[in-house]
Amino acid sequence: MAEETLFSKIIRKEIPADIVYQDELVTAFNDINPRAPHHVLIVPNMVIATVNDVTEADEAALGRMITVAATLAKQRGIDEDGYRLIINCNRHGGQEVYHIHMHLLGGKPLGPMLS
Ligand code: D5M
Repeated sequence: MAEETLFSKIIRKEIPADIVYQDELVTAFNDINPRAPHHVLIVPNMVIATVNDVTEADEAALGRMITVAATLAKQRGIDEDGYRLIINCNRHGGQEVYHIHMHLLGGKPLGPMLS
């Protein structure tokens, strides 16, 4: 069983966060340190530490993360101009919180991915 992070407490609403969507598989909340006008984190409700730990059993939640990202982008009117989805993995990927999460970034031109 992977260790819990503060994201589990956010999912259970034990600590405050700006939750914008929640269902039985995933939770989405605004990033505390936004890097774009829209910066949402979409996380599975169950702890998966990193992309390295993903198994077939997680596919429903991982697929839902993308569906929710697309729905949020459409609701916010950033779908046509576009946006970026990022999942960081481990140290070289820049992962800080070891509960897998997808960043949804948009609302301005984000520039080349590897700048
Ligand atoms: O991204 C981890 C992200 O998690 C980073 O963009 C800040 C965000 N963060 C950290 N604590 C909180 C709380 N409490 N609420 C909302 N967002 C938070 P990584 O991909 O691991 O570098």
